[in-house]
Amino acid sequence: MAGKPKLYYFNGRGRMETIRWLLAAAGIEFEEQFLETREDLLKLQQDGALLFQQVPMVEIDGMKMVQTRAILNYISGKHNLYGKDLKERALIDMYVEATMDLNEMIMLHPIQPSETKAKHFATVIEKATTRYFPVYEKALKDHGQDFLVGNRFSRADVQLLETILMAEECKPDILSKFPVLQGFKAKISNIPTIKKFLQPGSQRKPPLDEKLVPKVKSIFYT
Ligand code: GSH
Repeated sequence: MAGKPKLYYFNGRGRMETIRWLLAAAGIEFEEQFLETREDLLKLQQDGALLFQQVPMVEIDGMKMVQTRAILNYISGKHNLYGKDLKERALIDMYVEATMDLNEMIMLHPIQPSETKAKHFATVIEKATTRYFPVYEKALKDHGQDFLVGNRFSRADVQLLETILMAEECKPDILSKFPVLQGFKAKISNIPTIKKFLQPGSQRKPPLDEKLVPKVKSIFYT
């Protein structure tokens, strides 16, 4: 039997967090090797472990996988979180790409320059509530099912929940005008693997503390 996947990244959310979410949702245990310094990154690069000299990198099934989306696609396909056919997969892809767009905007907030930070924050809230959340609210309302695509649990549900929780960290009442999403959040949060991941002590990471920003920059930017 293959060993546990091993994740190489810094000890924070960044691009790795959605990978952690998907593995956890699929009920897969994983190990983590945290990069603490730039030397840790250089060592992986010198060892030839990083195809494009970048992390996230995940050792899984005998591969050293890089590129966040490739890793997410692999885990989703392997664990039946990617729809039953190409059309469901296309819909899932559209939904998750949009969650990733919003997710990235939120993730980049702590590193915005102070002059543009407030404007950036307002844009995040505006895009979440006028561009993204209305689409998921309507989809769930129209088909009346518990899950976004194909009436079964998929990565779209996992990634939407992750993004909803991130948006709520920015603005706790952000779902106030989205009753169907409130119900969706409650149901998906209650799936046993996800419930476990949401409990304290799991491998879920907290939001990036601004005090950690210089450390992250020192690892990735010369
Ligand atoms: N498209 C890549 C992905 O999605 O995995 C981008 C990866 C990326 O930008 N990784 C950053 C990195 O390794 C850390 S979050 N930077 C070091 C470098 O580019 O040399």
